[in-house]
Parts: sequence; structure tokens; C-alpha cells
Amino acid sequence: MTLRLILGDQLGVGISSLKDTSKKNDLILLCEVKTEATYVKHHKKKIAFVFSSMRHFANELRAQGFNVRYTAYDDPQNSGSLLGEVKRALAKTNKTDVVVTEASEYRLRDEMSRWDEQLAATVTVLDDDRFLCNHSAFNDWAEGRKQLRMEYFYRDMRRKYSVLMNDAQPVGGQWNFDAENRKPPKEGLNVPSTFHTTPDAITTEVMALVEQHFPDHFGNLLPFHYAVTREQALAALDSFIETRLQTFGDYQDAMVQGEPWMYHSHISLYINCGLLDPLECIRRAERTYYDGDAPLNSVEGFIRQILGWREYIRGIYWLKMPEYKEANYLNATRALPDFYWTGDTQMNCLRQCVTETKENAYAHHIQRLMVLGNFALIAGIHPDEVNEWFLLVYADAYEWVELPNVTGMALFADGGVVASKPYASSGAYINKMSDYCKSCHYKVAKKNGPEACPFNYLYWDFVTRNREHFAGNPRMGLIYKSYARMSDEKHDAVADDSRRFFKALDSGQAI
Ligand code: FAD
Ligand code: DLZ
Ligand code: SF4
Repeated sequence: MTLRLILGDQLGVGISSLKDTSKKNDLILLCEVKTEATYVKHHKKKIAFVFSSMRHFANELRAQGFNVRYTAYDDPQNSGSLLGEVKRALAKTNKTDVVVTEASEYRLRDEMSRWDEQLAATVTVLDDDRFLCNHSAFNDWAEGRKQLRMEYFYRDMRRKYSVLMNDAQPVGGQWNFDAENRKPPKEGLNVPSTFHTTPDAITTEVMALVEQHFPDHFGNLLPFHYAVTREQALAALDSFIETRLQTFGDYQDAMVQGEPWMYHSHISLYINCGLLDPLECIRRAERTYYDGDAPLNSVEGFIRQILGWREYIRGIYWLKMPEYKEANYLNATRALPDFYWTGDTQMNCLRQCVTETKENAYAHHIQRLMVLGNFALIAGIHPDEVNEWFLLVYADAYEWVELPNVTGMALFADGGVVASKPYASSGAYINKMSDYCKSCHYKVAKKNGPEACPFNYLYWDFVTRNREHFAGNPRMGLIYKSYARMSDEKHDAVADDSRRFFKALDSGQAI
């Protein structure tokens, strides 16, 4: 006699809310609702991906003999909210209790904690056991530590799940092969194509619905080639393991003009919505190493992202919310420049990353961190504006994973919980790790003046502007020493160029 609500990022038959389901008596509810589709103006492709995956999942459950009630977005009776849809479903049936796996975002979990009072039913919220480190295990790990560094968390997770371990020792004698994973791109890389599906009738119908109901949302709907079923998501994982994993490590940080996918896996959207299970991705990569089909630097690097970073980020989110959302350690106040929406800037790196984000609802980690995030950091853009942008533009974005990556890793707005120093850099880093600078209006080799790469002087302006925050940081000591060695003329040039740049930026001039 149970109503089992499945959210749009809980699309796996192993989800805790489906355990012990009675196919005869229970009703499973999925609903496309305005509140979830518009709490930020999600990228059109993200909405199409979520709705199509929800519809396919509902059909899969029906095919397995479950009773499913599905509310389509354009159903005239659709109340527009999850609570409204649960109420409608209860009113139509004789169900007396509601079971749901805890929402991944604070906003919704908080709302659900009041559902008991608002519904004529008992509401049971279950743990989300798709994650490999539950709330209490993360809190225990964090307890009493001065610094919550991912590396130590990751080592514990390797031991706990016995991943790439020789008894108590890491395979290969090292925990981390990052030093091997920073190769700049070389000429003539033959990057394999990312996984493609052709939209079926369900996806085609959903795309028409998205065009009709969300015309002013960011992003291109076409081309749409993402997986929308578990079977397709498994094929996407296969394709990564077979064609990209070997090279993943070497070029993990590299960026190439016209190559948005590089050697990354492009599976975050599938793991985050439940089509893939994180542990199966980890085990699959580990097996590939033991079979001799991929090198350790690639396999360890990939596993660290999922077993380490992904779980750590989720742990930080729940440990620090709700205060974390308000964090603005560097007191950044600037509005988000318009080119984050249009790509209309002469800074080629930013133009490329925004344009690819608009087209694919995807950018890889270094594009997010060292181009889009780095600019927002050194230009002092308000964390709320940056967070909203990152939350809506990517198909893999949910607040639990987006917020610590943006506020913590990219913006240092949490004062150093996630990062031990700010990920700020001049144009030299982007030039080393990409070929973007070759086709840029600005000159990366020039440090000052109207032709100079803006990252070059904005970086030093950021360093001076935030001296009180970073001067005591041991990892920033050399930077401040370099700054002190610069001439007064150089200091003045940095200040003048930055003033000129910000004046143009803030008044909406083309830059
Ligand atoms: P790969 O490079 O192939 O990595 C494999 C997997 O590891 C990913 O699929 C993902 O599940 C996991 N992973 C890697 N890095 C991280 C990380 N830092 N945090 C959590 N998981 C990680 N990831 C999201 O899933 N959603 C977001 O909204 C998101 N926002 C980000 C914002 C910023 C500013 C930054 C710097 C990073 C963000 N990330 C986010 C993390 C990371 O960039 C993406 O997970 C990754 O780019 C997804 O592409 P991929 O599947 O090809 O990843
Ligand atoms: C992302 C998303 C979108 C666009 N739409 C829906 C929806 O209509 N119904 C739904 O159940 N889930 C949707 N989602 C995913 C939710 O936003 C996600 O489950 C919550 O943010 C988790 O807290
Ligand atoms: Fe970006 Fe500067 Fe390189 Fe242009 S020169 S692509 S702005 S880093």
C-alpha cells in the first residue's frame, strides 16, 4: 500500500526507495514538474535529457511488471510541484504511506522534511545508498581534522573498497599518478568521437516539449546524442573504456580548440541521474588495468575522480550546508559578464568554452576550472552568480556536486575548505595546456597594455587585491615574493590595465 516517489536523478532499479516493492500493491510515481524544471533555468539539453531518461525509466519499470504513474509536463492536470503530484496520486489511490530516497539537494530534502505534516500519509525518507560514503561515515572522517584534504579521504576509500590495492599497499607503489597526467596537447591528436545515440520517438517528443515550454532557456537542443536508457549509458561507458581510457591520464588537463570531449568519459550526467552506478564504473576501469588494457596512470586517475573527488565533494556539501551556499570569503561582488551566456568575447579560451557549453551542456574539468572558473575568480564575480550559471548550464549539474566545485574549488569562496590555495592562473597556464592562445585576439606573451592577455594582469591584480587573505598562506609565499620583486612601474601597469579592463567589462563593452 505504498506510493514510491522516484526523482529525476534516481533512475536506477537499485534505488533504495524501490527495495521490497510489491508489484501488486505499490504504485511508483515519477513526475515532470515546473518547480524542478525551473528552479534555475536549466540548459534545454539538460531538461530534454532528464525528461527523456525519466520516461524511458518509467517504461522499463512497467516492462518489469511494476505499477507506474507518470505525470508528463504538459498534462493539463499537472499541479507543477512534486508535493502537488504526490497529493494528487494519494487522492486517486488508497495509498497510506509514501516512500522516497532522500533528495540529493538540500533545497528539496529540506522541503520534504515537512511533507509529513502536509500530507495525509506517513512519509519515509530513505538513505541514498548509491553513494559510497554515507553521511555519518564522512562526518566521522571529517571529525577533528584541521584540514579536509581530498587526498587522505581518497586513500581511506581505496582501502575501504579495496580498489587498486595489494593488501595494504596501493598498486604501483603510489597512491597518485597526477604528475604523469599533465601532458600538454600535442599536434595531430586523433581524439575518438564521443558516444552517440539517435533520438527515438520519446526523445523527439520531449525535445518538441522543451522547445515549446522552455524557449528562453540557455543552450542548443540539437544535436542531441546523449544516452537516455541504462542500456545506452552502459554502451557509453564501454565506449569510454575501449576508446579513451588508455589516454585519459596523459591528456586529463589538456584543452584543444574544436575538441570538447578530449579523452574524458562524459559519464557524469549518467552517474548523477542514476543510469550508471559509480562502483560499477570504478570496477570496470580497475578490471581494464588488471587485464592489461589500460595503463595505471589513466586508470588510477579516472578512479580517483569517482571514488575520491565525487564522494568527497558530496561529503563536503552535506557537512557544510546550508551555510556553504552563502560563502563569499573573498567578498566578490562583480556581476557575471554577458559573454558567459553569449560567448561573445575576444578572449578565445572563454569563447571556446562557453560556445561548447552552449552546444553540449558539457565542458571538461579543466575548461570548467582553469578557464571559466579561473576568470570568475580573478575577476571577482559574486559566487551566487557563478553558482547559478554552473548549476544551469551543465547536464550533470545538481547542487550537491556543483556548489562545492564552484564555491570551494573554483572560487575559493569557502576560505580553503576544499582547496589549499586558489586555482588562479595567468594566461601562461592556459597557453601551456591548450592551443587556444594561437587563435586569440590577445597576445599571451604580452603582460601589459591593450593587446596583452587579460588573464596576465588580472591574475596579479587578484593577488594584490586579496593580499590580506593569502599573504599568510604557505602555498602562496613564492607568489607574494615574486610580486614584491616587481618594479613599481609594473605594479602600476597591472593596476591601470585591470582598471581599464573592468571599466570596459562592467559597462558591457566588447572585450
Ligand atoms: P571525467 O573527467 O571523465 O571524470 C570521471 C568522473 O569523475 C566524472 O564523470 C565524475 O563523475 C567524476 N568527477 C570528476 N571530477 C569530479 C569533481 N571535481 N567532482 C565530482 N565528481 C567528479 N561535476 C558534476 O558532476 N556536476 C557538476 O555540476 C560539476 N560542476 C563543476 C564545476 C566546476 C567549476 C568544476 C571545476 C568542476 C565541476 N564538476 C562537476 C566536476 C567535473 O568537472 C565533472 O564531473 C566532469 O567534468 C564531468 O565530465 P566527465 O564525465 O567527462 O568526467
Ligand atoms: C533536473 C530535473 C529536472 C529538470 N526536472 C525534474 C522533474 O521534472 N522531476 C523530477 O523528479 N526531477 C527533475 N529533475 C531532477 C531534480 O531536480 C533532482 O531530483 C533534485 O534536484 C534532487 O534534489
Ligand atoms: Fe585566453 Fe589569454 Fe590565451 Fe587569449 S591569450 S586564449 S585570453 S589565455
